[in-house]
Amino acid sequence: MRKTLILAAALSLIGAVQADAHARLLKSDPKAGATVAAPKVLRLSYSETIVPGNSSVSVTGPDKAPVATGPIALDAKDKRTVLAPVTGKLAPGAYKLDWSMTSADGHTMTGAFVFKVK
Ligand SMILES: [Cu+2]
Repeated sequence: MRKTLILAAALSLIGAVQADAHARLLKSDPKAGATVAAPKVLRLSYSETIVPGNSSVSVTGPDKAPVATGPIALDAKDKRTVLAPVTGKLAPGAYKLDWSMTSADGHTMTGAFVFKVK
């Protein structure tokens, strides 16, 4: 119990210091620059809790045509991880993934990376 309280206090201190932190993309699947088999779900992990209703992921294909994606959702076990199902077809080629994420502090950050489908 005491350890839990100390941890909670430490976390709240960190929270106070980083109150202005925004959502940074920490890792993704597919990884930026990776060549992969056509993914069924795009997985993006951020440094902050994401508010899915205000956030979006879009994928653009080799011919600059948009690839259909389903509604984004948070990972049930990690509210900093966003899952975006790919409902369109991913033929071999390079794809650009653009993301716009609003974190729990209300700030919106954007970014993009490219992955390749083999
Ligand atoms: Cu912020």
